[in-house]
Amino acid sequence: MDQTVRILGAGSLPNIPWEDRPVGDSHDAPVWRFSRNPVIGRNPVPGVARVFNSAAVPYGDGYLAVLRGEQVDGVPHLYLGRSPDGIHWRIDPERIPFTDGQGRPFAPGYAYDPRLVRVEDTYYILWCTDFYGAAIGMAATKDFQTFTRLENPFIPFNRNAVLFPRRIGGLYKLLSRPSDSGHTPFGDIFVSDSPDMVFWGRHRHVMSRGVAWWESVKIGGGAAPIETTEGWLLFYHGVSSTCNGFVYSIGGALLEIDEPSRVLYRCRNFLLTPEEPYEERGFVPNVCFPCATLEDADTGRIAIYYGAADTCVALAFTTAEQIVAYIKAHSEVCPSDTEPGLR
Ligand code: BMA
Repeated sequence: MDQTVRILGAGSLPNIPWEDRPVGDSHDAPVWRFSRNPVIGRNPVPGVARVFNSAAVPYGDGYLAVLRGEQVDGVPHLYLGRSPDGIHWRIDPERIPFTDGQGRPFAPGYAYDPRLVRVEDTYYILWCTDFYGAAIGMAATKDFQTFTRLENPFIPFNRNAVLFPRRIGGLYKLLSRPSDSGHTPFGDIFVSDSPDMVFWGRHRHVMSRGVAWWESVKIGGGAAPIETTEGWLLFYHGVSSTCNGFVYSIGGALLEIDEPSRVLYRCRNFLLTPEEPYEERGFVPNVCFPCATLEDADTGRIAIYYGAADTCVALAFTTAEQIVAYIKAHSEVCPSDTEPGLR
């Protein structure tokens, strides 16, 4: 099939988890769920009650994941998952053994909503950590044997950070959402630069919470942005408030390649919203929370990993061609999303 939208940066991934869109699918947006969801269910290993909001990458012939494991004492920590196909996962029973810069063991007080992003020859793990309140934690690994903790990029409070998969203009770029320490009732996405993954600055606003009701409370980066010929494709989460609490849906936007603080297109519609039993029912009902994608540059296929109802991990699919067309056709960028420079 001819692709007018091409995925850049990512290589071939012929064994990407995949199913075609079901015939007769009546959803507005071209994102469809894996028919065998969820891919990680409850109590996957002793001591872990639920795994959700987790991130996977291709590694060797298969896949590795950094998983949010809610332990049986209710505290979240990070676990490593291994899979031959991105669908069936084996989870290490011990938490990821981080060390500090001196090689001494380091254990975060808690760790949740991990992202796992490869930049050059290093895999970076980002999560929400305890730093006198909720803040972003970071670690790096090259071999998934040694995991070295890095400096926390920001002061508290911030609970959601997503790294770009390559440097732009020689600088690392990190999306984040400054917040309060609890279940933040506000939040916009910002981007910050670093020459060295230690010092972060030149902060820029990217997107405000939306005009559309499904994302009117707060938004936060989801998967690492995917470089395409049409801009950085960002899957993010948007939150609405109802009489029964928050609802988390998945949205999409395209950011300018060389200056990703500029939003080119932003879809006014959600791409995926809770509707399956595993999304509507669980520890926290009505949550679809994207944390990673896999993509195959040859076919344009994209697999999205998302946490469902703070209880399990699920997969959904789209293609670069279809999702970019949908985002563009339904774009409604807020004026503050395109403002260049500092305020
Ligand atoms: C957010 C985070 C996520 C969680 C979501 C919905 O604030 O805690 O981990 O999925 O709430 O409960």
